[in-house]
Amino acid sequence: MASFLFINLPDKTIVQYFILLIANTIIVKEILKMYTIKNFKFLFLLLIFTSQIFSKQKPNILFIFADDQCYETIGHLGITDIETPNLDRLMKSGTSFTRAYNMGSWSGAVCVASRHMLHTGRFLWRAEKASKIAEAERAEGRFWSENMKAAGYKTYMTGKWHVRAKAENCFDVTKNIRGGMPNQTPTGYNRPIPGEPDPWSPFDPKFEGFWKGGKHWSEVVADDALNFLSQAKKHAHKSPYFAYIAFNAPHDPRQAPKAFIDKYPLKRIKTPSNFLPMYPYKDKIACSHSLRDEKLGPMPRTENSVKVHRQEYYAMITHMDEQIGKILDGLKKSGLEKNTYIFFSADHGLAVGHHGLFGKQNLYEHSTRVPFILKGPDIPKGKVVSAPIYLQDIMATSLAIAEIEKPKHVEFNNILPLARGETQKSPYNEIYGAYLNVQRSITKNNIKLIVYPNIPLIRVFDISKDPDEKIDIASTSKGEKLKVKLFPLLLKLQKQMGDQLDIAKTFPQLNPS
Ligand SMILES: [Ca+2]
Repeated sequence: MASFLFINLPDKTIVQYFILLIANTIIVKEILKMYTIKNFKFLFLLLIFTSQIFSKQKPNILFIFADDQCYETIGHLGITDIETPNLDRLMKSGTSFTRAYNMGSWSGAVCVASRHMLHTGRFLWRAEKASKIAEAERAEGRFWSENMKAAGYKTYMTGKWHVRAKAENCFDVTKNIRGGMPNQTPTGYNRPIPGEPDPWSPFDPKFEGFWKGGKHWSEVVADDALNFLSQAKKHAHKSPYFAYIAFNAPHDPRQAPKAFIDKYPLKRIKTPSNFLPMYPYKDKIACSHSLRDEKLGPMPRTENSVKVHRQEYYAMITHMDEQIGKILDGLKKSGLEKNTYIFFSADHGLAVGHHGLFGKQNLYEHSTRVPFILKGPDIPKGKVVSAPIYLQDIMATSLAIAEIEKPKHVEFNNILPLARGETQKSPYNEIYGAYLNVQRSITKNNIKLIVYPNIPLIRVFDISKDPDEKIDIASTSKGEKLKVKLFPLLLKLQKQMGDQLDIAKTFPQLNPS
């Protein structure tokens, strides 16, 4: 009878099996002494209870998601003068990926594209198709949360959603589901104008936005997350948890309590080294001043306006970081930390003054690259991985952690072997980028080609020597060779991605066929 207990225990070592066998044999023997065969029902229930105690619970997954956070805004990386003590400690206690990318977007709402890739597991253009039938995809189980539910997880969600399936259907428990962004006011755009008083304030509740409802939305997310953790603890004997904790921060309106703004006096803020008053190709690449994100600041850009927006951006990130600290502390107190994998990332980056741009509708590193931290029981501490990945690999990786065989439709990859050091090779030979039908990019090793078919123009950057992408080497002899080498690879990538844009006809001199 004792052998019955081991049916669901595939992950034990032989020694563990042996110890359990002895323990269970003793239990059975003692119980049989106390009870006759008439008490069989009681004995049966006790054995099930015992087997649950001994069985190995699948690991929990806590996913913390920021909105519009550029890769450079983690203090510990030393790229930007910003305070993120809690993300720093997460980084030190886990493995970080310094080159995690979003592929781009089929619309100005880059958040929507990024999040549909994440939840459907599909690459950009196939995620666009899936987004149009998102609720049906979910109902048929082809959604991240549905995969987790099917693997026995209790699922929780709070905060920003921006996905076309209903969040209430996707997760067992939801709270404070938010849309793409809090309300922005007309006063929040086209500011500050040089020589004029700034009409908007990040800490005045009258502008609503993150202040709507009385408590800053980032603080609401932290409260909900802590509440979920206490529920998950009560439920822990039954099932592991998957918590999807999505901040609307640091998306605009960039609001934070005054104390956080005060941490960043303008003299502390550096203008990005690739600052431009105006991006010369903005109109041909669909980043003109009329684009919602671009019109947050005045045109032409001034160093002061960029500094003011960066002040508010950094303050909001530091405030979000404080909330993340509360969640990490709550996880520790819950006792669930030992068996929890934590992922932290953002849906894409943001320009906030880089290259004369304010939004994320471009394929520069500041707008496609995000922070990416993974912490877990077997994940090395303080390790930094530079192999390029996509942020949506979080989905495929969490499925691997949950022991789910990768579904056929999931195109992203499990990056646990990279995190654990079992390999140094990225699952991707090249990183692909696309925005509408006006921008394409390919990054191989440290070389990036940015293609603007509407101009037409190809830019070439060496992001190891020139991380801020200031020196376009396209017209140098090295650049010409790189175009000849990488353009055909971009055509191949487009084909793999189901990308319908014909750039070969625009650049016939680089077309190999
Ligand atoms: Ca976003």
